[in-house]
Amino acid sequence: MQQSTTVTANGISKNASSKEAVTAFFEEEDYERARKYLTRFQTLMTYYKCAMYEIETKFKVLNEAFSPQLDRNPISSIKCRLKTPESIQEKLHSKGYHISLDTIEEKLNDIAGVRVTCSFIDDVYMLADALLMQDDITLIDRKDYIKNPKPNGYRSLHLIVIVPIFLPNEKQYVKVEIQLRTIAMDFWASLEHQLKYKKDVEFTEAMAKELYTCADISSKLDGRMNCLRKSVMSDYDSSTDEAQDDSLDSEDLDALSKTIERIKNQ
Ligand code: 0O2
Repeated sequence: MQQSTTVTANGISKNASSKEAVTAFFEEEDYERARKYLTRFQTLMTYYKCAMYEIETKFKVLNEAFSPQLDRNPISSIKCRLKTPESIQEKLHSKGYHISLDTIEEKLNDIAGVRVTCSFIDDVYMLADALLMQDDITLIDRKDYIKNPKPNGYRSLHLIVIVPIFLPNEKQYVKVEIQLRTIAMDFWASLEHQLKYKKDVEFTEAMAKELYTCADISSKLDGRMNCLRKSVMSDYDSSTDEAQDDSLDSEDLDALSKTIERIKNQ
């Protein structure tokens, strides 16, 4: 058991156990209840962590499995994150729910998050389809912000899935949020996130417009790279209109490089 430090004013010696230290201020019963609650919270977080690992492994396997056929790896990076207790509390508050283990499980879909970044848009859909075909995966929600970007320009494919995890004596079904996006989408979202959370600077309408323009440019860039990939793979006629529609002119490229410079300097 952990040793507590100094609570000598209440007659507890420097070497008192943490339990003794806490029960000097709280009833034994409250201490026991808090301890049990904490253990259940930690157990729940362990389930989410395991589910996150399951999904991560599934994508790693798909990345390898597609590699010989495509002659490249479709995944550029995979990032996993577990929501912090502070962030869980904030989200439940913002949605108007009280904090309990039940509301965490029922009302939040993104305690476990896996972000998969791909080189090309086609890879995003190919990987999503391949994952959803697996018979232990249940899709509970899908938001396609690539086909329907958010008003600020945010693009990504979001899936909420349930995956089983196998523990020593039990099987649990756990929700995981998956975000699939291209490198360009990830680049934009990371910078937008940084800028939005710069608390000392007012986020003006002009800045929002500029970000939207960047999102538009990055979307065109994705379109062109996808076309280029298809023509390299010789399954696409580069004279078709897709390349024309998504073309970046010199003005776009100029605006993109200026914006990147400006963001870097902020
Ligand atoms: P964090 O720390 O990234 O996890 P819901 O989660 O379903 O209750 P919502 O808003 O309907 O709430 O979910 P949605 O739209 O699927 O978005 C959830 C996550 O997508 C966010 O998580 C972000 O990670 C990402 N996201 C959504 N919109 C934007 C955006 O405009 N810019 C950026 N950079 N990321 C976005 P959290 O909980 O906000 O935070």
